[in-house]
Amino acid sequence: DGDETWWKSAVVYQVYPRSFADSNGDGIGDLDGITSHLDHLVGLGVDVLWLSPVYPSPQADNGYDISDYQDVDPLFGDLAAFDRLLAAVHARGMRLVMDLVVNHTSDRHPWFQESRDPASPKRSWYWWRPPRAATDPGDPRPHGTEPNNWGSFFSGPAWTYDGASGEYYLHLFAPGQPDLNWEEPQVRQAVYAMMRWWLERGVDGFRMDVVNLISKDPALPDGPLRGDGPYGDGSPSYLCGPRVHEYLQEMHREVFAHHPGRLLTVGEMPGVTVEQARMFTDPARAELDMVFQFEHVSLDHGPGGKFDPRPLRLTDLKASLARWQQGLADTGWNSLYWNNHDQPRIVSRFGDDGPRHRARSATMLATVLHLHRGTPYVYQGEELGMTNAPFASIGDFRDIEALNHYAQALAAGQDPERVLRGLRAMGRDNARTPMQWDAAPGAGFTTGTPWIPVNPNHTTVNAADARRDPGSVYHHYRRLIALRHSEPAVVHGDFTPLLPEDERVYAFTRHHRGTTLLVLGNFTGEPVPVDLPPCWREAELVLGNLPEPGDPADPADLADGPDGPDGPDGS
Ligand code: ISL
Ligand code: CA
Repeated sequence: DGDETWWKSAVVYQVYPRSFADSNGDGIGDLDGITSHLDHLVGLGVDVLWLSPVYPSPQADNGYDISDYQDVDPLFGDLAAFDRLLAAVHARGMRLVMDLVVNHTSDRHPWFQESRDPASPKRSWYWWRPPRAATDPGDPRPHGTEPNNWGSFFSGPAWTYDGASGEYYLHLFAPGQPDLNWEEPQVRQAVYAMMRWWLERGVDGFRMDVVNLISKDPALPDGPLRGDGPYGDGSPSYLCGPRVHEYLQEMHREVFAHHPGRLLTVGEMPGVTVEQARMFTDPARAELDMVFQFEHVSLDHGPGGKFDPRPLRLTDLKASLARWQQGLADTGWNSLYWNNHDQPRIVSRFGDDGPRHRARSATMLATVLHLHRGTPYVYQGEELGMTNAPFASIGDFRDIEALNHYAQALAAGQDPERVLRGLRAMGRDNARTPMQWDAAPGAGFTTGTPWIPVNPNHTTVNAADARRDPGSVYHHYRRLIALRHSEPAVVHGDFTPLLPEDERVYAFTRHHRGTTLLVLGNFTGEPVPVDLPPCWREAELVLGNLPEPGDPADPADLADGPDGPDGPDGS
């Protein structure tokens, strides 16, 4: 294949700075905290650190609302602390990828503040529209004069009225996150200049927030009504909108092309299809290296959306990921993830986080994911098998999405306990409880009061214990990452799904040159017999998550744990 693109054999580790490590006891993680824990990443063997936003921000959405693209929020440190982190990452042979949030800015960004004046040259940098005449007295929206009927991702309308302007502005997310108007060439040039500035500072690429939403149909037409709510679905007008490929090709020419072979670029793309993803990641089109798709993390959403979850059907998961594997087999490249700062913890979601099965369930899930074809992403704490948090009441949640959803659902007459159940299962705060470094009261995350409580299970689920235990989730992740670095079939092998109708076992092979890897993951709590072709009986076990014969293991474990995946080599 001769494809030496470095990020195909890389593993990325995502740090959510607010929740990773607090160096000064104010309860909020910071850059110096990350710098002092880099050896954890080295121990795991990861290649890239993706840093969630650390820019100055009012923190309406934990930094995904940026008020200055070329500085660091004092919460997290300063540019000198950033440079120290970057140098320390590079000194360890790793690379650093920044989060790039350019679908929207904060409403505190000077660009937006200027644009509030209708006479300002920056007026066209955002989506300002006059009120629409309230012709329909039956219009269920709060004012009925919003320029269109779109709802926002965080409940409520996608428009906020600005008295100073006499007009509304568009925000697909919170009112504090006004959408930039990418139709305006000056917006695009300002973004590219800022990106070049970070690359010249030494960063190695970008994870691009909701970058498939940057192109909107300028007519901003009403969308079809969604569910029984008052809002329309605007996504036909902005999801992979009319000029998105043109913009990304321009960005590639203006920014990425100046650093050939050096960068990793990944676009976060809610709602992206396989066909679109092929275009975004086709090297011949010169857009992005890979995208984050959302299909596999939407399979357990119920009719009422993400906060109305339903059980996952394993056959749906296998069918979905297989379609992505096949769709990007010859053109483009997959990213592989279970977790990030927006998703509940995978061992609680698709696995079993009870004390008996947690570690084997987490290692099984890791194995299945990492041995697909694509670049794996590990979200902080996933490598410890961290679980969802026991949120007791709405007061335990911090996330704007959760708080808005709760208020809106109660106003619509829903049962509070039912709404809380949805938030506990799917809320983003599950991913945002502090990293569990040790068993101390602050979990080794802080000596102060953490901004969100530590999960009480940090007394048993923590990095210090995991490093000492060769059978831990952490060491399994380490072995998986090492396998990717040593076995070309993990990186380059083709993908063949097996047992597509089986609701209990995840199975596939990867074939490359003379090597075939078989991957088996048992998604149940009991042993499951699997009928294998005879050729596999002599195969070598490359990596398992069950105690091996000869291990000083409790024999009872062998009888009742979920079978781990076996990875025989050769056929
Ligand atoms: O978790 C979600 C809400 O249900 C997703 O729709 C999420 O908002 C979407 O994946 C976009 O996420 C990104 O942009 C958001 C930010 O809140 C997320 O943290 C970020 O990952 C707005 O910037
Ligand atoms: Ca701090």
